[in-house]
Amino acid sequence: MVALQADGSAMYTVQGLWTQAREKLDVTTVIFSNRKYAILLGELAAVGANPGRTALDMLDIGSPDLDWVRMAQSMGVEAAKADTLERCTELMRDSFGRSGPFVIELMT
Ligand SMILES: Cc1ncc(C[n+]2csc(CCOP(=O)(O)OP(=O)(O)O)c2C)c(N)n1
Repeated sequence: MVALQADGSAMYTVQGLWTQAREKLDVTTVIFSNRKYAILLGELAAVGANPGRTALDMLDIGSPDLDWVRMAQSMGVEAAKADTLERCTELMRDSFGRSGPFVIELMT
């Protein structure tokens, strides 16, 4: 199974990674690590809002940066970072050939 997951909402259910490890599930999770609540920036733009610094800071989850590789590893899930789509493809292919869960942090 492949799970495509954004980073902000991944934080709401991060414990699911531990379950994947405990149950030895064959799941490849790709986390789109943009370090923002980007959809909410889009919503603000859609209503014509002109957010100030404080509002923008509340939609930024890059300070401090989350490290999804270490977060996954801390729950027993193997993981690697991908800076390019080519690397992501390679890691996905590798993960399909092994058993158990794997997390790819795709920097976007
Ligand atoms: C439990 C919960 N808390 C808050 C929200 C409100 N919410 C909807 S989308 C969103 C941000 C999503 O950000 P991310 O998952 O990083 O996706 P991106 O927009 O960056 O692709 C938030 C906070 C929600 N839907 N559910």
